[in-house]
Amino acid sequence: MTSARFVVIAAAIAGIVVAGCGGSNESTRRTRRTRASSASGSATAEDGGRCDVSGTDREVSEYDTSGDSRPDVRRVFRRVGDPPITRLVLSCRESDLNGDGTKDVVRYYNDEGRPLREEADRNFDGQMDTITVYQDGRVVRTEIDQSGDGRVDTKVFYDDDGAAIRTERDLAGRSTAETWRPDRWEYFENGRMVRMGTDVDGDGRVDRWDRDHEYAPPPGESDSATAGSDES
Ligand SMILES: [Ca+2]
Ligand SMILES: [Ca+2]
Ligand SMILES: [Ca+2]
Repeated sequence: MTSARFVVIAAAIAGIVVAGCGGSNESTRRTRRTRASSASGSATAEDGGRCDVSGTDREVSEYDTSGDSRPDVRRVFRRVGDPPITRLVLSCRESDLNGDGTKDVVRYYNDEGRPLREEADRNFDGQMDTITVYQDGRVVRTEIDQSGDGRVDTKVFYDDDGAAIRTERDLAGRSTAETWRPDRWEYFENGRMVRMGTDVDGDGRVDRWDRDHEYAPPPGESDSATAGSDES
């Protein structure tokens, strides 16, 4: 996913949306143009939309990218600034990936139009299962419900280059909505898992380390520095 390009539109040309976001060919087939947000409240309820379309500072734009003349992408813009110099900034984008009429992915943006967070239903069972967290426009973490029980059980952490460096897993299912309680930590280098720590007795501390014996850790590195979670 590329980071979102800013969507900045002068008020004088409000209604003409110039955007480069999301990568799809959504500009090719348009069924509806920007319209007043007040008219779309019911539409979001019908299709499982999560973007907040309420408020007079919002403008909603919907597109059909699949060719069935039904819009499958919705973008919500927020008007910022003081008149006469105002602009529209993309604040939320959601789409129906499998064409069943229900939105499967929603992405939220900050006031600069940079992505903050994305929630996705990757297996189309009606339940969000993958959360992507952005910082300064780049992905720093994904949170995944792999078991499908509606709760996050796996977190993947990324470095500045977008490479996965660590996963945390809650294999025992002890986490709650408020408290993340992983019991397995996996560390990656150059795409390869180099060691794995497991908390066997559930006290939050690693009891067993398994490592890739062909991997030579840098001098001075010790297990104790990484046992436990630094992320809630
Ligand atoms: Ca869908
Ligand atoms: Ca799902
Ligand atoms: Ca332990």
